[in-house]
Amino acid sequence: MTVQGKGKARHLPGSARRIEVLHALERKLLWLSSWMIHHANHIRPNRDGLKVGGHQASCASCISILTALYFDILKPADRVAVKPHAGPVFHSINYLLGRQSRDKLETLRQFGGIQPYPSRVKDGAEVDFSTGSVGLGVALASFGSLVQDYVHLHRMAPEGIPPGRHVAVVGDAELDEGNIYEALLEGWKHDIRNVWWVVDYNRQSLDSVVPDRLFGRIEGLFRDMGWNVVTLKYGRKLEAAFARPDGDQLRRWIDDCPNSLYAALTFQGGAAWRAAILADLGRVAGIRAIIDPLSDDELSALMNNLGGHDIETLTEAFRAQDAAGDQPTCFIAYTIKGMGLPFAGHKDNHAGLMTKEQMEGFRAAMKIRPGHEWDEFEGLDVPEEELRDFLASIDFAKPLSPQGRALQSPVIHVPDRFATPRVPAGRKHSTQAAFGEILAEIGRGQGENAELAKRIVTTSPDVTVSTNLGPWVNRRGIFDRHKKNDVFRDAKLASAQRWGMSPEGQHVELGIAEQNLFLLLAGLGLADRLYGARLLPVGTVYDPFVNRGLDALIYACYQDARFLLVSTPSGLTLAPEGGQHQSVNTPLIGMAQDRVVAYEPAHADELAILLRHAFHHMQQPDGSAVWLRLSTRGLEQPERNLDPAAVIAGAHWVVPPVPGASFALAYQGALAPEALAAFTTIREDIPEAGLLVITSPDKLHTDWLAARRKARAGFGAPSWIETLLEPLAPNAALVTVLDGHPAAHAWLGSVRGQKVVPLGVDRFGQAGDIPDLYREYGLDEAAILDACAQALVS
Ligand SMILES: Cc1ncc(C[n+]2csc(CCOP(=O)(O)OP(=O)(O)O)c2C)c(N)n1
Ligand SMILES: [Mg+2]
Repeated sequence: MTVQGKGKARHLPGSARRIEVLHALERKLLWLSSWMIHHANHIRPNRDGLKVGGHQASCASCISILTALYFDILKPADRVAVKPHAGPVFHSINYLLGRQSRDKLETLRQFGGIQPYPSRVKDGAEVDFSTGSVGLGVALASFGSLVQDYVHLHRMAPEGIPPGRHVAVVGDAELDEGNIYEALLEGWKHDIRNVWWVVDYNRQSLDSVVPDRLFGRIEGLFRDMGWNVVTLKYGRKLEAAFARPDGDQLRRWIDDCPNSLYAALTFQGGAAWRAAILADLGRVAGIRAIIDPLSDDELSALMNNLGGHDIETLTEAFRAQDAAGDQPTCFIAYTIKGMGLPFAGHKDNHAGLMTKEQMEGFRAAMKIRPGHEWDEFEGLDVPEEELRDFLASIDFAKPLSPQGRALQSPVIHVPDRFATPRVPAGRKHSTQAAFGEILAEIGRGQGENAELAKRIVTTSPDVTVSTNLGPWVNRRGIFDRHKKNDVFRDAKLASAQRWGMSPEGQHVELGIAEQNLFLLLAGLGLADRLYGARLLPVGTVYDPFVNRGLDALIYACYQDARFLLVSTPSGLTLAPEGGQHQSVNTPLIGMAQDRVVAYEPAHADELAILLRHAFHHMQQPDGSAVWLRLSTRGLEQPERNLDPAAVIAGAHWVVPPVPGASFALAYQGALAPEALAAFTTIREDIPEAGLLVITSPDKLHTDWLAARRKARAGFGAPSWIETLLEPLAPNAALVTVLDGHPAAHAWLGSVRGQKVVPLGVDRFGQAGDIPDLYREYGLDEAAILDACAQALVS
């Protein structure tokens, strides 16, 4: 290969020149990421005096890893979770690839600009997985691979989109997060393939240096889970030094060097390294022969030549693994936090920023002229044209699809209505049972349900049967990459569950760890955009244990994943199960959580409307995930014709108030019988009173806030709750009741300035039966009547 370099023609073998080009790109990424952060902190005007922040040291730590991956290894269909604090490096890579604009680079951490940590929703389609809450992006890379397998095994992938590898670039402190190990276990059960976790092993977290012995343990854990572990400890230069006479002593010395001392020496530089090494090995002739000829800077460069900074070591290891097959692999790449920057190795460098003076020194070293800070190829020894040609030639530069990395998948037809399950006269029915029946009916895949049935994927963390998914699973089977028979069935042992597993199955059975449920829902709920195949995911979990997976639920919503969460049973109403199983705060979570709309139907007809709405809503561009909070309490089912729009809008009158009425009672969910009984009594005294059923305080509240905002701006119609309450007298009193925290309804008084007595649960529950519990927690008919008296009298 003949190339132009440093102004003169040079003759290098192709691979050697490739390494030189990669070195140039590394250098550019180090500059650009440092400069982006510096610019945000020191160049851009600062109006409030707050530190803008950024993580120059975290970026520097993984420059070579990301260079090797993006510019040498990755293919367009690969999907990557980049560790949160390397966001600026990621955006710089896209800038060099022409997928990010210079203007945008100038907006890091600015309103409307690039987010500190890569964000799918806010930063755009180049981000495969959002990161920020450490540990979650790493795990999602694994679940994403499972979802991709699902899509391909069900032959739903669009033509021309091959399966890709899922790669997570991981900060070493992320491995302290428990969800990582939950994901490892679950991944092992599902035999996930084609996943790489590349650990940026700088042995530093935010506050401290990571203990030395920890990683020996962690490595073992990966191997136990069927992962391959590739440790990249030393780079080429150090390996060459170790190969010299007595070099093994230098290796042993470094191996034995505690992480904290290694970090401190790195920060101090060549003279300190020399003093420390010679203090222990100064009498060893071979060591002197290695060390003595080197200047302090050269010695420092040698001692910093760890595997994670050596592009040749990295690319070779990745390529070797690529060729070796699809076994999940953890690369432990030794690095130095802040490598190449003045605070390299210093334990306080996590949020440290280069000073203006340091930045000037760095600029000079990088050969960047003032005014050319953002130029893609400024200061590099490789000619611009060659760099451009190189960048255009790499695998990752090829577009994944004509639309780029954000794929699309058509909307799946949802029938106009789902029939409400029939209950024999005099029998009671619960929303949970109705949910199971409607889903099982869809699972027959007949008529209008045919396509819908194919696209639904269910999943549950070990509560499949107890959340009534059993009949659906019997129809659609359990997903597994390998066909496995149902042993009980083969042995003709009676069981209501037929659990054969196969690649065609449509239920993903998970272990109990709830974070995994939400991470899988995140992956399934992004399948249209990541893998070009729309899935309609349904996850079931006991309502109280939504809290156990909450961080991952928030994470899924943050990425705009679209799914249906069915949490059941809920509240005190699952009575004998006791306080740890009785959810109190979940209605408030539903209200406060963005990009999921939370409903709690009381009766099966409402459930049928909302379930149908969920499959529709989750597919709309301006839709969201949907959450249904259900119950196992059997209720008598009313014969009526509901207006679906009202149920979806969050509330409807069961008994409309007479205009000017002074009182209304509102209930939500499984307390319908108590509310109805109390209402019958109240009506004897106040015949004009109204009875309202609330199906979603979340929806009512969101729309009310939006209408208020519009009203302040001078336009807009009243919200649904304003319209509903409009017939009541301005000073009418409201009593509200739900099996959850009463704050979910307390705000209703603000809608029209009316008095509200909100009933609900604001203390831990306990075991009991429904009469005892409703009495103790003030939810029974007598308590509702007391509240009504209070509302009307005071
Ligand atoms: C769940 C969560 N807890 C805490 C933080 C705050 N935090 C940000 S970075 C960090 C340590 C990161 O260390 P590491 O993963 O090793 O990253 P690196 O050294 O590469 O910067 C912590 C605790 C966070 N982002 N997410
Ligand atoms: Mg670290």
